[in-house]
Amino acid sequence: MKRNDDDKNGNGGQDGNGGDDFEHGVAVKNRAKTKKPSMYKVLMLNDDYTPMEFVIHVLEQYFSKNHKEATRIMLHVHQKGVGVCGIFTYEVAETKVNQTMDLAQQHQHPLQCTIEKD
Ligand code: TYC
Repeated sequence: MKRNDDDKNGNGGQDGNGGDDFEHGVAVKNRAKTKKPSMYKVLMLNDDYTPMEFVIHVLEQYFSKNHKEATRIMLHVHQKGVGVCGIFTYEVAETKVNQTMDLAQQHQHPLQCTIEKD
């Protein structure tokens, strides 16, 4: 959000001090550091053997999709060969890929997913 550079406390002048905007306290530097983290796509790959219902279950369980959205993504992957499950920071993306691959392996399905920089 943009704000006036003179408003060093970032409160938009809404201090409720009567409107004089004279304040005592610690001077703070106007916004420094804080970089947005790089984001990563989790891609799901099609194969001929993993059951459609299993892929839908994974998308619901690990990618927080509702049933309709999970079905849409699964069908997209089934038809196009690859699709995006979601976009996350690296560690979150890695965790979701590991959860997906672990469950697939437990059920002996060849389902694959990968991480790609956004
Ligand atoms: N192609 C699979 C089938 O016909 C379904 C499937 C969809 C598999 C998406 C993997 O990522 C996938 N049973």
